[in-house]
Amino acid sequence: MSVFEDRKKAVYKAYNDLISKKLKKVEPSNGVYYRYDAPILTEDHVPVHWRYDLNPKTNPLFQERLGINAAFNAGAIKFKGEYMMVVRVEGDDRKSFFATAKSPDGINHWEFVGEPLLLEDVDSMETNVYDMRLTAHEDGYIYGIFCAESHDPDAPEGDTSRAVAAAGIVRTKDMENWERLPNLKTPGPQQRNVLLHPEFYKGQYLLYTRPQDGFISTGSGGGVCWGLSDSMDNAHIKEENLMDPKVYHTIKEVKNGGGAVPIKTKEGWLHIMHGVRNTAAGLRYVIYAVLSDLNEPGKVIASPGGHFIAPKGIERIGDVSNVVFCNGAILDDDGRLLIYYASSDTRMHVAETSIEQMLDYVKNTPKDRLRSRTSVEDRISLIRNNKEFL
Ligand code: BGC
Ligand code: BMA
Repeated sequence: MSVFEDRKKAVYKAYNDLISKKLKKVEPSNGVYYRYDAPILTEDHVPVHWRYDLNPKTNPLFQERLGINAAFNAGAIKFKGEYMMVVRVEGDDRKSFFATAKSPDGINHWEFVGEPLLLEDVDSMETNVYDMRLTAHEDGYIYGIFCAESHDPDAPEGDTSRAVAAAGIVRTKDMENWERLPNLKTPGPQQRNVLLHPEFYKGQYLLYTRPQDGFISTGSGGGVCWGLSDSMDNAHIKEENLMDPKVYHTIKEVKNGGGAVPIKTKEGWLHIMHGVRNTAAGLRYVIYAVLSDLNEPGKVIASPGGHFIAPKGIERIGDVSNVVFCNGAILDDDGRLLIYYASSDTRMHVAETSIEQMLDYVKNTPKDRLRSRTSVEDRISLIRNNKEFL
């Protein structure tokens, strides 16, 4: 056999072995959610024909022509009974794009389908797109809101890094054909981590925003906000209201942002967000949860202290280490909740839980009372109350 045939066979075998692998739940967990023993999606899940030229004449050595660096930060949705993610795929050239993947059960056998999304070119300066949140809105469309990034036109000459971030919007009815709408306008000069609430609020579209002064710094932005827009065809938020502030010496000291689209429960809207703090080793991203009022989704009613998911083991290591990031979750009819999260800007994982477990968690985990001393008081009261059960 030729080099081409040998390599092609080996590459396809590795791919097929990977996507047919069944993952195992890691027991006993903390009772709040279960991890699985391996990532659900990686750069190696990207189909061979998206990376290799399969023509023996033009690729006799069967080399990868367009490599993939990572597959992470996916939006998620259950559509017509199918589990789907719109994944942030990043080529070796550092450009991110979106591609749809499906799984029969939400955990195993994730496979990319169709072709990567070719978004309508609304702005020739737009350089990178990433982190799509998918909302099945009660208006009948599925919206995808993502970050659209460009080199800052006002950057001083020679500054090849300064960037500006805006919220791009697409919508679809079939998860195949996407229509691009104008970017969101907000009072905050830059936006990342914008997502659309699934229901109308006072007859308007409700969006969660995260105003920021600069590309990285949120500065006076304050934290996660919400605002209203009359339409999505020309989405324009005139006022951003602070919903969940960043706070000194917490898991969201430097910044925070929305994550998965809020999930409706009997007791309120469940929000899975991310919090960021700075360290000598760079930013550390963790995932946290809050519950907001059923009738006033912008009003937080339960706020468990600390992180909900933090990077663990191999999750700590990747292109941007010490990061877990969630921008998608799927709720099944039976209350099973799948929280999709990426680790270290490299690969996708799933945390499996349920609405029952999450409500217990958000309501019964003590709040962060912001001082070591108050944390010790909470722990001592747990220990002392436990004495009679030891
Ligand atoms: C990266 C994002 C990151 C952002 C802020 C962008 O260029 O693509 O992953 O969140 O910078 O660091
Ligand atoms: C950003 C996010 C993510 C990323 C994270 C860590 O601010 O929007 O794209 O996972 O930083 O690099």
